[in-house]
Amino acid sequence: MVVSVVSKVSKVLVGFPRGVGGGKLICMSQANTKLSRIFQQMADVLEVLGANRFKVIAFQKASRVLGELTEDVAGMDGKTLRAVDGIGKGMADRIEAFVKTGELTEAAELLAEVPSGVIDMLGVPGLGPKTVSLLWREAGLSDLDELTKALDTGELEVLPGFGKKKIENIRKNLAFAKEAGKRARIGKAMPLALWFIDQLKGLKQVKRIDFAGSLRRGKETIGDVDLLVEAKAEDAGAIMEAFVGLEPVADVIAQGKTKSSIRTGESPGTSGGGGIFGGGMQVDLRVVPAESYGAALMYFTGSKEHNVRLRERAILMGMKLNEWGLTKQNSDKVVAGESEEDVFKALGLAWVPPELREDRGEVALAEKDELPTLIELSDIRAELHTHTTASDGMWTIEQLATAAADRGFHTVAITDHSKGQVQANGLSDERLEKHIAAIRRVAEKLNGKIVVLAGSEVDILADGRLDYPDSLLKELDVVVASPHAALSQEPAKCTARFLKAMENPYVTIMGHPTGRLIRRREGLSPDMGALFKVAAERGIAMEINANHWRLDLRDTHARAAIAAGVKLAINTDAHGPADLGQLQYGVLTARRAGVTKNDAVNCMTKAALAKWLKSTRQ
Ligand code: DGT
Ligand code: CA
Ligand code: CA
Ligand code: ZN
Repeated sequence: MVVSVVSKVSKVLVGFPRGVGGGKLICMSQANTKLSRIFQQMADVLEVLGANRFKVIAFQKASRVLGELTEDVAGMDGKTLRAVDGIGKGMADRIEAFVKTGELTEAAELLAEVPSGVIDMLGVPGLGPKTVSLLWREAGLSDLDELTKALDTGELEVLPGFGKKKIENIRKNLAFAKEAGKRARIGKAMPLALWFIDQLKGLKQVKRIDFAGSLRRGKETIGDVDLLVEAKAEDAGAIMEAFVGLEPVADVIAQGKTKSSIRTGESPGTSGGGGIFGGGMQVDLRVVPAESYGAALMYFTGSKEHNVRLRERAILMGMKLNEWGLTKQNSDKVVAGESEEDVFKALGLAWVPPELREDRGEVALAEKDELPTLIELSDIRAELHTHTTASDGMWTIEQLATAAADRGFHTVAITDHSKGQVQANGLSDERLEKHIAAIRRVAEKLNGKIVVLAGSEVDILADGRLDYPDSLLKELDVVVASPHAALSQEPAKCTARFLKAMENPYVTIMGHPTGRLIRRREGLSPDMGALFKVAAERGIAMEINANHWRLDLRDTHARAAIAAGVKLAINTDAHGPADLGQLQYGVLTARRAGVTKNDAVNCMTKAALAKWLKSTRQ
């Protein structure tokens, strides 16, 4: 059986290297992911119950560690478990109990103390555990619907700290969370889709299998996952049976002859941070015969708008196009259908990469054979935004640099947080001096293997000043200037803030420029055109932060940036070994923007990158 993977990027994704730094797209162990989720839920509940802070942190930490752990806890004994950084005796005992019995009574009991609707409230931006606890225990609200109603009755104004402004903020955030909650982040949907593909591709009836829909187009959020299988018509039933019988399937929405839809319960393969609004994901599976596979893949990849454009074109050419194939209008004679390439060719078009299929001019370009050669994951050779244990990362300078070298990178920059980021253990001026020296030592040691640069992710303060003096910034090879606070500033104010920051002669990259968190926080809306103009003049790169919570710049911004002649920096912002794997999402976002390898500084040769870094700091 062949797994056909049409998009070049997806090919890289499926064959993604394992090992350190490569991360795992699919966590091999169900126990790891389940426990990671349970511990996170326990931490949430403990917070609402007002438990001891350290206890909460212990659960949060264990959750994160399990989410990143590459070994299966099911195969580890108590001693090995306790040796894992971030897992103490108590957690090791809990893990062992769970592995042995498949459940954790303590978790069930704890979760029963708080209604699940109360936990949902924690997913609303701005509602911390203290507020949620008040809403539940003082105001007697037990879910989001009750909260929505209470916001309008005025009954909350009697609660301590609940002024008009706070209530208005909650109302706004609640509306945002509800809207955002309907779609999943790509970082959740992708591992899930690959997990299903992995399960199904082994069936003898399955000839080819691919994901289609918005996931194949690389969108930042995914409504549902669309899977397409090539099989003989008589085999479709058996495939449907296997599909709806898979372990994470919680509900079967529809089961038909050639199409089924399910909703997942637990999300296999997603590591931690599943999100309170994450809920179940819908997965649609369709089975088509070989002669229609290409046409069906095109149809179900979409977008709808792109499909409409192609159908119109087919009609003008005396043909008709649907999911079964491209046929002559009068005779039903099949012109093409087996592969996407065949269908595009018969329409007089070059094959269009899925990420561009949004009806943004790609059909006209395909007609002239002028589509851009999109950037690929393997074009990226440098990582310029990372964190170590010096601030809030989970690995040392050397571990990080070695992982980057193993990935085939020629350069990595260490950019820990600046002093304003107290909760992220940001570095004081003195600590940064020492950290630079430590980075230089590792650079020396790894000389010949990888270039290790000293950098900082320096906060852009609310007024546009940077969080370190120029005398210190001067010492650094890379300065990523990012907003972390004052993230609800008015657009005009934040445009001025960024423009001021960009006047600083040492800034090399503007990091995650809006500060948004997908489905969590809207972030800033500066005048991007104004920023791009200055960035192009100054030679400052604008970041596409590849973390699937951020994807910031987003696709539309990145498209405008390259049109304005701005260089992009596609960075993972890695805090630990699993994070370098996030790069795929940054690359998909870049591809949606029409980015080529010439647009991203991370694709430069070692020498060219060094030269660019020097040139940004006159
Ligand atoms: P999503 O799931 O909301 O993230 O977005 P998509 O694009 O995956 O949309 P979905 O799952 O509803 O449908 C998958 C593809 O199937 C879609 O991109 C285009 C195609 N499709 C679905 N319904 C229609 C339709 O009514 N007309 C046309 N032309 N195409 C459709
Ligand atoms: Ca879909
Ligand atoms: Ca669908
Ligand atoms: Zn960062």
